[in-house]
Amino acid sequence: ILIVWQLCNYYYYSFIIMSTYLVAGAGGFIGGHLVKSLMSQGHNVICADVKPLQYWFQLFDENKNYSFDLKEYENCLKATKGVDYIYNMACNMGGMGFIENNKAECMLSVLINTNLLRACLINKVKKYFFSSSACVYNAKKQKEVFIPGLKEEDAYPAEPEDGYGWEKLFSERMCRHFTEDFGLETRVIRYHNVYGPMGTYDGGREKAPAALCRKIILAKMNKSNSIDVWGDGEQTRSFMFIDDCLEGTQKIFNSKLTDVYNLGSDEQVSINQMISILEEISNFKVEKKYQLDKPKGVRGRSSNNDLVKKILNWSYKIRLKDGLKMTYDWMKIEIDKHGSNISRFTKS
Ligand code: GKE
Repeated sequence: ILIVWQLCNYYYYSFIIMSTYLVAGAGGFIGGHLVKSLMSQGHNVICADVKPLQYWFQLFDENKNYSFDLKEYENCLKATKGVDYIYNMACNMGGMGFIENNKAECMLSVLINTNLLRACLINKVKKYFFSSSACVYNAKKQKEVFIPGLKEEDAYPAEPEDGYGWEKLFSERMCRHFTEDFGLETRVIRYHNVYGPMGTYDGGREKAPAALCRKIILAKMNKSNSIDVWGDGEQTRSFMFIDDCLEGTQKIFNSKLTDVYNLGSDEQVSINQMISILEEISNFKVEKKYQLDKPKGVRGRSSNNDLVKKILNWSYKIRLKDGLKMTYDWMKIEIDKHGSNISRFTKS
């Protein structure tokens, strides 16, 4: 009788707790890590990404994996069928080298968010998450280095990053109005430069942490003692490691919080300081060749996490030097194993 009772209990709770999630952008960096995390919790995960499956950072055959364009409403209806919850991590994006030169393409990501929200209503999805970005913040508040951390209210008056930032800010507001007008539960987070293993590190979409890891790995491998650095290296940022991103994202998603929240680190460093950390990790000194004509973005940016700390008691745990070490080590193995011409995840 006890065994039967325990089995009933197991199936009752697994039915209650085990849900079906759609991860849009599952082939990407954050999406891939999120899929793995949700699977480890026993959930059923449906994955969708515009990239062909062979370019997904993390692919799990046990999941339903769609390789199609979520800008198309029909594909959104198909991907959201029978789904309880959605994490929308899908957008056409990258570091400054990409978003500064692909403003219209970045804005077209609004179709993904719009059509997924519409499909949520048709397929009665319980809750929807939208990944916004620090690029929504007013440029005027980011004109100096080592600025005070940006607070959520600093997005207004609106002057976001051209193209990409406007799409993110517009889509934040669309989520709010789908909640107000249609009762769809939504959650929105502004990410501050998320980095870590199993992410883009070449091909033009890479962000600074991965780009500089790659440059130092290749410089050491090729015994060349200089690397190209965009800007003068004094510009400052804060960078959040992927594990902190995953924990904070799911904590906010599973909470009752319905406003927009920062998720980032307040460990603000200059690019030159980040390079010094990488020189220590690699045990290899480099001369920095500054390219002032390259895309630089804002002069200074950092995240103020007071709100999410106060309400949810969340703060990042992984310091930049530790996160960079894990990223560097992963990338070194990748490059040693698969060669340095182009990452196997980058669609040529
Ligand atoms: N990507 C890259 N590659 N950036 C470099 C490099 C390099 O080789 N060398 C120096 N940098 C400098 C850039 O000029 C910029 O000033 C700083 O590092 C950070 O560049 P980034 O990581 O490409 O992107 P941003 O932080 O400026 O902006 C990104 O913010 C994210 C949210 O925090 C956006 O591109 C989005 O990826 C996202 O919104």
